Amino acid sequence: MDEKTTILFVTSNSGKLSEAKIALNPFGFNVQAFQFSEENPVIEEIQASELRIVAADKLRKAVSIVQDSTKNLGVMVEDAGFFLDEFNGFPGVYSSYVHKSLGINGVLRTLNGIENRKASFKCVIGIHLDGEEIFFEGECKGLVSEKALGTNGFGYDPIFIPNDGDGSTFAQMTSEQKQFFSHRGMAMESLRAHLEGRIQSPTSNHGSES
Ligand code: ITT
Repeated sequence: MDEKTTILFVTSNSGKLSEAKIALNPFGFNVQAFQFSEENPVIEEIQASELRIVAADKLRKAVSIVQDSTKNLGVMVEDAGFFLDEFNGFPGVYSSYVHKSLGINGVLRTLNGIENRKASFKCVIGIHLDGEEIFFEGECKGLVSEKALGTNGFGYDPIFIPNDGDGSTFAQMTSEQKQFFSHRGMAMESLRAHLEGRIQSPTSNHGSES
């Protein structure tokens, strides 16, 4: 690699940022936080039926704010959601609103007496690099715990038990353990493979991954 590829992560969520750093920085990439300012305080999310549509819109807005996506500087966004099987995926794209309004204990209450506790996290990463937009998806299936457990992570982590783990919630795991199972870990892994492929064959055509 000539120069380290810097990835400017445009997110208001410090948990996402630290997970992205854990996923990419050890492999020679340099994930940095985009500094929001008075001029650019937040990126307003559109309400849409799919994470991918929300991520694509966020990416377009992020690129217009950063105005500097070159060969060695990628602009990255991510949209994630928590999907409850019993409610046909709800809250899904409304996860942020539900988390702010009901909180995780409110979500637990909605499942009181309901047998089906299946849930999943999904995320879509969008990156704009060297004039190209590419998207990567990740999904992690699991169950909603009976009560909130653990203090690590963020958002819905205390109430989500991934199927492939040892029965711990994401919030009972270290960030590295969470990444091993998580939607974000999966999407970051695809992004990392893509970036490494680009470095090895810089002139080949890299199309959308998802
Ligand atoms: P952005 O600025 O990147 O949009 P955000 O926190 O608004 O940050 P999302 O809209 O993608 O991010 O997230 C929707 C909700 O899902 C929000 O309440 C998050 O806290 C939660 N969430 C996302 N990823 C999560 C994860 O890995 N573990 C637990 N909760 C998560």
